[in-house]
Amino acid sequence: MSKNNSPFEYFYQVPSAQQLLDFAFSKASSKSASLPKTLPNLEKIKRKEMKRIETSKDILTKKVKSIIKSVPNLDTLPEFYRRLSHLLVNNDDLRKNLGRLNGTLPIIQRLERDYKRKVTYQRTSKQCAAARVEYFGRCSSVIRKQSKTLQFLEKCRIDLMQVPSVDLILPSVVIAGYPNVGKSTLVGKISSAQPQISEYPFTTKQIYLGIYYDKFGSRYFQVIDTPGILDRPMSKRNYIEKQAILALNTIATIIIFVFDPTAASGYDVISQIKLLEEVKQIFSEDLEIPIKIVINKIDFATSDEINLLLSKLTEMKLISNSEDIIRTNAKDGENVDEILKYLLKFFKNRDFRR
Ligand SMILES: Nc1nc2c(ncn2[C@@H]2O[C@H](COP(=O)(O)OP(=O)(O)OP(=O)(O)O)[C@@H](O)[C@H]2O)c(=O)[nH]1
Ligand SMILES: [Mg+2]
Repeated sequence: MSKNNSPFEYFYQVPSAQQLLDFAFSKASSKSASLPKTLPNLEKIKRKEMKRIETSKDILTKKVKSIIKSVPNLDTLPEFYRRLSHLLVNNDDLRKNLGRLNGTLPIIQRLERDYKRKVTYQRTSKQCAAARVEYFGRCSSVIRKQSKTLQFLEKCRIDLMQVPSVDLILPSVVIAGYPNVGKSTLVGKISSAQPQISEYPFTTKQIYLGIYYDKFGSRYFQVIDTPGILDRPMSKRNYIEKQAILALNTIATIIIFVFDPTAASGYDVISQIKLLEEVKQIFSEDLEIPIKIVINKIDFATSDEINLLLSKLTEMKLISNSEDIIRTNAKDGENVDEILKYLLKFFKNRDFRR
């Protein structure tokens, strides 16, 4: 697996019980044993039927094992993916269903042994064929009992395809701030190329992922925009959104919190400051993930608006020095290089690799 792919990309399509059986039995019926010409007729037939039984067992067990193997191992998955997967499909249900499917393997194997033995006792070719048909019937019923499990796994696969591919090796800059303050514009300006867009589980919006390449063309850090996730007070969030935030917790190296000091975004500065306090609580209190504050839309904001915001931030002890705040006009890219300079210095000064 490449480090840039979601582990769930390799969770292959899960067949229905019927597809699984059709596949195994049609292959088994076309298989014939290579037999010495001198063998008595009945013995030839017995061997042929035993070969069919064995082949169908081989195919069924191989298929079942490959389904189980294609599901990423939840216990070794990075926490970010484990949390998102739990949100989407409930990891305990996934484990239980995998266990149930795995339980068919010894049954199919036991049936193979029993019915191969049964074939050896038969006296006519008709009886041999009947024993093999009976074996197919018993296997069918074992597999059919897994119909719901197979459907569940296929649904999991479809749901898990939504999980965004983030690079867990690269440091992650997570952008937070109220809607309309200029987060996406900033992500676009910080990234070296057009940000990728993918679905973020359970939000109607998407996650924007930008990559910054260093001068040698290597991926240096990623910028993650979080519409619908870090743009509202916690009290307005449902369980799922709170969990999605917890997933972000596991990958964020640094947060950039964007303010719009004007009334243009539609949110007053007090609400924006409250959100900053919450983001600080979630990301910085225990985890000590630093937050860098950016005041955006300086082309448009009056100095009174900017000063009001700065004095409120100081008053609430959220900043100690207003010089630390980067002021940008993301629309025209003005001062965005200040953010870049800050980030490059920040990453250079610490071992950010997780
Ligand atoms: N004048 C001015 N407009 C800006 C600036 N940055 C962003 N905008 C504009 O503000 C609007 C919102 O910008 P977005 O980047 O979409 O804001 P956002 O925070 O991503 O919004 P959501 O995705 O809804 O949360 C757009 O029309 C931008 O062109 C800026 O620095 N100055
Ligand atoms: Mg946006």
